[in-house]
Amino acid sequence: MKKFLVLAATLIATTFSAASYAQFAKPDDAAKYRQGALTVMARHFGAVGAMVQGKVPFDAKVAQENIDIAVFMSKLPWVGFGPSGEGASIKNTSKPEIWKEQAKFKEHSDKMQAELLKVQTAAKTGSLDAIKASFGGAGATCKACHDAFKS
Ligand code: ASC
Repeated sequence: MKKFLVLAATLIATTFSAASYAQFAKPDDAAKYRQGALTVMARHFGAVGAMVQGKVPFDAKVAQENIDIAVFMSKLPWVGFGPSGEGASIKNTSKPEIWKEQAKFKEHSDKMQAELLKVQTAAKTGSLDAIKASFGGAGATCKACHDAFKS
């Protein structure tokens, strides 16, 4: 009996843990979630971009903190583009193709996450030149997905 309870509790915990809790009650909830996650990610990626562009002075520690947050955030939005996120009524710029071409959409999101990791690796060296060398590739993945899937 005790073994059964432990097994049941484990199953419930894995099924409903934050990361695997994939269904939103309403498409609008999913849209708000993905918009929030992407907004936070873009804000911190943009903070690194401002240093790359010389708009703010380079600070290796601040760059690293910002890319770390961007990398973490880059894992989150995608569940909001899953089946329960289709057909939101709040203002949003998701093209319907996202739900017709989920494999292609995932290729884009995977690529973006991989490129952000390269910027994170560069930031760990503390070199602005290394960050510069990786930053453009990451930005290009944002643009490629927007061109295909953002209205
Ligand atoms: C950003 C941001 C995007 C991308 C894109 C790159 O910093 O918010 O959406 O980079 O502009 O082309």
